[in-house]
Amino acid sequence: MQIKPLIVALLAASAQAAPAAETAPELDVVRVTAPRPDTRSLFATSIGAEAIAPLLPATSDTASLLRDVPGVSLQGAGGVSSLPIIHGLADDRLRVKVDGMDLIASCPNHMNPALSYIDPTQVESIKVWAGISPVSVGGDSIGGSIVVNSAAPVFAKPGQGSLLKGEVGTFYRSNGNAYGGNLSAAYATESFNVSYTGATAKSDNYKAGGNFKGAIYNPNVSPTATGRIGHTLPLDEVGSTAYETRNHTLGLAFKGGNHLVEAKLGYQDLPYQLYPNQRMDMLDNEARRLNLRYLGQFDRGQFEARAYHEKVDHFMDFGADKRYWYGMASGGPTAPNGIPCGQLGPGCAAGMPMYTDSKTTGISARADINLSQQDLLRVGGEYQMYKLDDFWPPSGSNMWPHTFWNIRNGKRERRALFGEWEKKISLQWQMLAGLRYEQVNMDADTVHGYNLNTFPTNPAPAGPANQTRDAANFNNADRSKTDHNWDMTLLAKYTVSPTQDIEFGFARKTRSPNLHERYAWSTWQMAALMVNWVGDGNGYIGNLNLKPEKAYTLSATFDWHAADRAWEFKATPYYTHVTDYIDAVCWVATTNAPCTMPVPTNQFAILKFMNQSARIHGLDLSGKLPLSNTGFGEFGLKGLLNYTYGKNRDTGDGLYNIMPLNAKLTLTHKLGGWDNAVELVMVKGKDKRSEVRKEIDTPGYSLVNLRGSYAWQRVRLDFGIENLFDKLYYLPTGGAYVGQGTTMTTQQSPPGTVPAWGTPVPGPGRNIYVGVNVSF
Ligand SMILES: [Cu+2]
Repeated sequence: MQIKPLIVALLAASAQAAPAAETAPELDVVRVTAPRPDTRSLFATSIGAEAIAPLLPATSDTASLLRDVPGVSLQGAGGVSSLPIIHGLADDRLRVKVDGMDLIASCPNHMNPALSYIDPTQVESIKVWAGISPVSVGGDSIGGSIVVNSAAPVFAKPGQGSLLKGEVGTFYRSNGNAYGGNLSAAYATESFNVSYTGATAKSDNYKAGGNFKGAIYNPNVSPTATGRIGHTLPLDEVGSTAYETRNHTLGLAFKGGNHLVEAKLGYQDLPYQLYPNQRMDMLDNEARRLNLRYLGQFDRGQFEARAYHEKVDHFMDFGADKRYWYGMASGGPTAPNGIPCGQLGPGCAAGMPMYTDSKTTGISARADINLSQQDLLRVGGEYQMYKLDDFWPPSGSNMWPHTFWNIRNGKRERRALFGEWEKKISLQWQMLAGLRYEQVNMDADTVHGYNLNTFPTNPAPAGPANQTRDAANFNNADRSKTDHNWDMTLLAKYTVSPTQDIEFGFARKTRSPNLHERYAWSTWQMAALMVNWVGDGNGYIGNLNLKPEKAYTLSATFDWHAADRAWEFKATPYYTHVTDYIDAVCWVATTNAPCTMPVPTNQFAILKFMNQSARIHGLDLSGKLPLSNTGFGEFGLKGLLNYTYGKNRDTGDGLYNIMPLNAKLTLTHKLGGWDNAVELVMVKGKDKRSEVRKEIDTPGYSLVNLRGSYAWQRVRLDFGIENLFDKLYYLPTGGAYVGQGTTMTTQQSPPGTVPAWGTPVPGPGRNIYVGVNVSF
């Protein structure tokens, strides 16, 4: 589903909570746990299998499993591709690791982010460092870290022979008529394990809680139009929110003594994922992945080495709800729905095919060495080579006659070394100090637009809107870049008393620009509109002169709790100063310079990435409280509140996609196999916004969700109603609605544009869901 700020019972465990792999020992299997040092890390929130299970029937979007983590919000994207935001920093600004791999969203809309490659049902544990993360789990990021792991391999106990275990599940969601299933099976001996996990999910467009497509500029166009003859969408249907996804993993593992060798083959075959806040839709994504791991336990600690390779073939064009034919014969005011031209050529464009091919190869090694009972040293090195081709074959009209190379032979190479020391100084004091150096090398080859003659050696007449000039500028420039990035983290924890802890820390973190931020070269409106991973509907132009972002963060957590944590209350204030923050400025294609005239406020903009200075501060509050424990069961209250404020210090403008003040109150109930919850989600209206990005205000709202579950020995049933009162609300970080109609324009009012500028993407209306899971 689209992001749903609708919440399930509490996920947030305490900073010291062990992952589920350790809290749920199984009698008949020997489990090789995740790397042990993580369990000792400070400042992290763990989400184990127990907390994930009730969420599974309600979502197919793995990022949404983070929705109850203090400080986390979600940037709306496709139904299975939301982008996590931690303390106002999103997407590439966070380090997201899936089974130890640094996967990269390769398409210019970041439609295939790391978390979209693992189905929620395949997730065993999640660890989130919101804010300050140790350098051992950071790197090339300025915000927090999210570490997602699938199930660790299990082995038979000595003398047990072999074992066979697995799980099968299915779900249905009423809004969008979504359904899917998951299957996992593992066969293991004492030293060998072979496993398969697979999951599939399919959804139609979801419906909002009411009609949201308001008046539009052109009275000739119905707000139900899609630009496709015979295809209309009701006023409450959120266009381009449908998806179908399939993820498979085949695992092999060998264990001998204290040594584990693992191989995982991953395959994703995603036929379509449509985007309500992008002008294009994902119409195919195929990813193949090999992940090899060695883990050895030694007297003095452990050693882990990993090698991985991923190949992505990604295809975009206009999905079912977006106009397909463009050009003279199809765009006139009297033919708003588009008359098929019937032939390809200069006068008429058949869609806009876009291909992204990427290859990621990584190796990493780390050692966790117990220097003494009190001292743990982590040292490691990482290498990653990422290669990208981003090209758009000709389709007619202005997109003709050659292939437009958005990024050709792009390379981004990272080499990193880190060292980290964790020490128990006394019963009261623990500290962690880490230093990380990372070198990022980037390059890209010469390009040309749809008109071929753009190389400097062969000057040609200007093609559509400055393609020739822009390509020549790009090809003549020095495109090879090397960044030397230093990160540092200092964390300390002070135990004041058995009921009070204080954690505090300081970090300096660095992120180099991504390939599109540096190398997307065209100022042409249509090309720029294709480069956008924030969902605001604007067009973006890369900047060869970008420097890496440097963030300086101060944060503390005050943690009051019962000695047994029956109740707890946590407060985390934070402050981040980012120099060379990559924001955007208004840009004029004709002069290739910043805007000098005021630009219309009621249409989308063309922006160029620019280093500026930013500041973010905020506060997370979370807590839980037992209420009563009678014959009617155990009642409790859980609460969460997030506040973030972001500002561009150069312009005084707000930062984009900052979640407004929001809170969540959950009444929980447990009795026997029952585990139930009533959630109240409250979000304040959004009025602090990024003016340069024409960010849209969203009104405040509150939602009620009901969740229930019953667990037997091997069967689990989950059900619930989200948005109980079918309220119409808009997602504050869901971006601008461009989910239907003529999506390739910045204007408010060309013929056929549906809907008008200024419509945020609404959240889902009432949704009834049910899911069942059987383990064997
Ligand atoms: Cu894409």
